[in-house]
Amino acid sequence: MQYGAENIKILEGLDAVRMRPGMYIGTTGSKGMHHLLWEIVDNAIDEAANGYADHVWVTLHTDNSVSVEDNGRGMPVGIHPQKGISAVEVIFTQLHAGGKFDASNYKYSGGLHGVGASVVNALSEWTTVEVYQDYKAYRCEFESRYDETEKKMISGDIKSHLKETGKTHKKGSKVTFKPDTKVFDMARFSFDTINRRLKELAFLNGGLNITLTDERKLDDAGNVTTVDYCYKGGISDYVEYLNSNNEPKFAPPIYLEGEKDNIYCAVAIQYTDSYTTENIFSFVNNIPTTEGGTHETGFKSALTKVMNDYARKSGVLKEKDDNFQGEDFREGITAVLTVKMQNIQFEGQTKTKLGNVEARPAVEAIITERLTAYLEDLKNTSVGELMLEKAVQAAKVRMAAKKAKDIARKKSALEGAPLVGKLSSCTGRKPEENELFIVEGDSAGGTAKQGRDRRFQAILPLRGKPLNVEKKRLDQVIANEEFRSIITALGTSIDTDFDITNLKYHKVIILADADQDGAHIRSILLTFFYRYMKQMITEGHVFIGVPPLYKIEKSSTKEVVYAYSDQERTEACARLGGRTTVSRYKGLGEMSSEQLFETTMDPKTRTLIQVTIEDAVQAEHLVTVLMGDKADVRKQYIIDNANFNKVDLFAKEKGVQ
Ligand code: 0R9
Repeated sequence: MQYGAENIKILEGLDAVRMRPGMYIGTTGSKGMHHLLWEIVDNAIDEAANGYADHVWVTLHTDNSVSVEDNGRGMPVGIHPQKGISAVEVIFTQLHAGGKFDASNYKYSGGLHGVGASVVNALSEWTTVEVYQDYKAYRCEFESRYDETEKKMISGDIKSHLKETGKTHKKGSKVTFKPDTKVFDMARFSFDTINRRLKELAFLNGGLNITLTDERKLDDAGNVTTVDYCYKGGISDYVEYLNSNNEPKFAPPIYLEGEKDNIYCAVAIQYTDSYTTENIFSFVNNIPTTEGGTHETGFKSALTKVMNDYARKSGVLKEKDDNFQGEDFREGITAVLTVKMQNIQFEGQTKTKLGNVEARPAVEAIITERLTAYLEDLKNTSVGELMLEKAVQAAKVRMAAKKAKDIARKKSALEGAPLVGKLSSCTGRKPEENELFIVEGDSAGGTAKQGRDRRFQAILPLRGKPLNVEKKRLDQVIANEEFRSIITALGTSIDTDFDITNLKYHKVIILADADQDGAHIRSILLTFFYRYMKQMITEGHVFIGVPPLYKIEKSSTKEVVYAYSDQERTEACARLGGRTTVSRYKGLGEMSSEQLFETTMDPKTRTLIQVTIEDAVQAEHLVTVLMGDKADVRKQYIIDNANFNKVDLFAKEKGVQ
């Protein structure tokens, strides 16, 4: 379809956006600022998804402005019939202008809010738009400024109308904008966040080239940092990347796609020897659906149904046998599911769950048809057999685990009170207010027990290291005493039996030493929550406690300050002045109960880091790197990422060993 300037709907001005930025971009923090970038990137990706562009460039400049360029058709430069200005100007100055709200436009992406380029302009200090079309280059400029006569901000006003600026062989569009520091104070574009998302987008849009350049980051030779992504295999490449630290059972991944009732769906599937239930990463219109939703449900039921049919046909299930359960076909699975559809609706705690009811039957029908055809193809017989073997094993484990759970349940029923061993519970009976500290070691556990506010703080000391969950099967995890006491203390059960409504502590705080062992225990516990109680993380119940690294005492006045980093230590010494004594805490156990409470446990003074699954993909990757099959990869990761030298540096400065 030819998109003419007349298609553009004009609704309202940009000042409203500045008055209430949160309504349009969620927050005015770093996340909201990145949202502006995603809005423009989405427009470039749309052009690529429609088949007109194959390269998108993102460049971070030193003044915190950013450029996005594509090599598509170029935004329309024609004059808008009612407004008498160029279509580009309309897109950037009129709220809701553009095709996104028009169902006749076959557009899928459009970000979480789909607010459009005008919102980006409204919240930027300045914006420039360049268009390269028919061998001509065009440019127009916008700015936001304070108007002295009207005594108010004028947002995204035209500064220089669209005009031809020269000849070019380039094709496409380029948008550069600088988020206004009056809206987003202090926020800076994060290379890591942008890099991660662009890589994800490159996987989700197979064949698309994405180049990220950071002009703020120079290498040793003084060159700017540039990364390029292009995955010809799309989501199949994504699955292989996710499994790169585990041995896949077959390659390449199974790839299925189709379209039904205006819903497009594609999935790539591969299995590894891991015992974990499932790693299904789903997306709708390129947006991650961390909490799953109707598309995932459709996929899972198709997988279960087709595989059970296949098991009967091939004689693995006999007439008298019960069907396999869905989870049996998902043990060790890594899958990426992407769906494209219109009018998406999100639900769930973090609004990352697809709610559209029509997605389920469409996805189920597509996957049922395509997976059946895949398995009927004789060259895929060995893959089908591997999947069945895996399910047979998983079903055995499931039945063994059920037995173990039944025994545990009977045991606790017999003993009346649940088996919580070393737990020192709190007196308060309101789960919303209660906190459970999981503390490394009996001695620190004892200190925490003495220091706590027993009205709402419970302490569960962990003896030594709990076992490494990644390597263990569910029945072994349940059999482990350390995990059992956590599960019993929380009251939620785990895995498919997990029920968050029974949660007895709404804050679970992991308290471990700031050393290598502590880091290991933290990652084991996080892996445990991630694997078997994922909702605890997605709903924000899991925290890391941050104990101080140093105590600084001013010799003359005995004033005491705690420092949580080397920088804070230096600052504190400077602030106190005079002679100071700095002592380093090697572990939680070295603190008195009062000190531990004041620095680490008291809600008024402590620092907690909330554990989120901002990016489940990244978490999963970390978990497999740290806990997976390949010891050499794990070792390299620890060498690359850990900074255990800090403590030694301190020792060196002080001349001690
Ligand atoms: C720099 C990031 N890229 C963009 O923002 C971008 C928007 C855009 C575009 C068209 C082509 N390239 C683009 N890049 C376009 C779309 C259509 C017709 N001609 C050109 C169409 O959708 O039919 N546009 C996105 C919206 C619009 N153009 C407009 F038509 F609403 F103006």
